[in-house]
Amino acid sequence: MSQLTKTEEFLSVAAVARVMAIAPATLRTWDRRYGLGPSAHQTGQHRRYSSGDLAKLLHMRRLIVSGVVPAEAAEIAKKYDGPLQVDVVVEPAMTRTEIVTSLFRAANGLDERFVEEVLAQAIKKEGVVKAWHELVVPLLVRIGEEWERTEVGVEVEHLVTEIIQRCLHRVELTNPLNSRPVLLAAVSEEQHSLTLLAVKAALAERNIASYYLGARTPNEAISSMVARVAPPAIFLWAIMPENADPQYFRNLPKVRPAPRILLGGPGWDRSACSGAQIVEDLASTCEEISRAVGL
Ligand code: B12
Repeated sequence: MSQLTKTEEFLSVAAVARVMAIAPATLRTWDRRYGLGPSAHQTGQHRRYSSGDLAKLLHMRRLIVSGVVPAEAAEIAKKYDGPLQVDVVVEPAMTRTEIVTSLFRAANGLDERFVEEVLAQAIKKEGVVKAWHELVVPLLVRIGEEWERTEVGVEVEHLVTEIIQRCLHRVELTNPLNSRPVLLAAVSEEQHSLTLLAVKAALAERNIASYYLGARTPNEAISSMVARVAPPAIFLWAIMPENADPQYFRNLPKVRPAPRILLGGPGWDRSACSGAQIVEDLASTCEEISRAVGL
């Protein structure tokens, strides 16, 4: 817990609430209802939380986001006397929906470590495609719906984006099979780039090399890359319809052999995109790219 230093060992309710990104009222409830309160006394002042108390509270919150009911979580947390950085707990019996709910709650509580560990473990154990479709997409959709409903929480969207990017960047390409990398870009003013990174990571798992140009790639940059590397496949992503101009792929320089052009994202008008292939999910995008690469 980087915010907590030795000199801040005894913390007020407000300070603990800030460190944990939860409401002071919740802390008071946990104290009153479950006996998980501050243990340290300072003469003439309010009671203060010690670092041991904070470790118990963090453990309590992790158990709750993992699906343990609060009363039970409190009983376990009260006995916790380990370090401040407690292990992330995902109960083996949890369904995917429950894990997504845990991730969503943890993200809203700014529990970066929980979200990152759960996603990193899922990518490592199950691979990018499964982790993306079963955990990342439902989490992003929920975050997007919450933002649309309340118009608050854009900080959560940014934080989760960074976490997902870190997890996907860690997937290494060890033994590339293609000499000409595939090209991946988000067109025009498109800021949504996570899907592209998912494609890059999923291709890396298959030992397929790609150039990831990221968000808001200008048309000239894509054209220039096509002329320079003659990629076997080009994947262009657009969520926002105003960014999905078919000129982006129609005016690309002609190279031999002709690249396979794939378009992904809800932005593309399916009826106006003849000459390119629309792809609807990560698994089929990887299949199409593998085929274009000749694997
Ligand atoms: C993260 C995020 C951001 C981040 C992006 C960070 C980054 N580097 O990517 C930031 C904060 C920058 C951002 C900004 C904005 N965002 Co935003 N954002 C999102 C969020 C939560 C996830 C985006 C994403 O990666 N989606 C990808 C997957 C998860 O979602 P999907 O496309 O719906 O998935 C479907 C298919 O595409 C397919 N699919 C899933 N995975 C894959 C993989 C491949 C390879 C393929 C081919 C298909 C596929 O299956 C899904 C089911 O059909 C979405 C919510 C959402 N539902 O998408 C909002 C969302 C896309 N954003 C939205 C908006 C409005 C904005 C802003 C305009 C907000 C603003 N006022 O500033 C800006 C600017 C956008 C711009 N100019 O490009 C709206 C778009 C509504 C619309 N269509 O008009 C959404 C839908 C939120 C909402 N519910 O209102 N955003």
